[in-house]
Amino acid sequence: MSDAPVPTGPFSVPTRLDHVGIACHDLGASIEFYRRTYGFEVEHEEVNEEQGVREAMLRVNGTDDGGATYLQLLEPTREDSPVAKFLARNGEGVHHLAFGTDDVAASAAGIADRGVRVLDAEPRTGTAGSKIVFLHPKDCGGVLTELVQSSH
Ligand code: CMX
Ligand code: CO
Repeated sequence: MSDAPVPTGPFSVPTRLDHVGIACHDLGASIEFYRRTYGFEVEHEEVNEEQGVREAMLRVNGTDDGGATYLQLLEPTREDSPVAKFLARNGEGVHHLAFGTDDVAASAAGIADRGVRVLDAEPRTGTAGSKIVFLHPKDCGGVLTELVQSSH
């Protein structure tokens, strides 16, 4: 974080918790754990080659602004991916938080103005055609943080 004063201009603030990302070795086994333990069901499954993950979104609840909150279960598809590196260092567990916003580029620009490194110069494609950027965990109190703009 920089010591510069916090900018006071208009800022597209995130409005909700979209998901908690959880790194796992075996997506099927992880899905089964959440189904058996809590009754959560998979709403969406896909492979995102750019991010190096096979993933499942499990809906936990809806939100007042029409969004929803999910668990995102993440299994790596390649050894050099962020999730594979995380698993090698830490084992399975919470990998990141994602906040929902109506305008991911505007939110990222406002957050960058506040001294936090945005890891993606342009938004990338996330789950189900969403637009995503990541913020550096070292600028966020050790929490890898994602901003996500839903495709609908
Ligand atoms: N949470 C908190 N800290 C993390 C972290 C995480 N998930 N991943 C890495 N770090 C920390 C490490 O502990 C390490 O800290 P120290 O220097 O104190 O040891 C530091 O960051 C560097 O770790 P690294 O293993 O060398 O990792 P890299 O620097 O190569 O990459 C990061 C770290 C965050 C830049 C990279 O993981 C990244 O770009 N992530 C964003 C993309 C991503 O995670 N995609 C998967 C999810 C996709 C989705 O949600 O759709
Ligand atoms: Co995510």
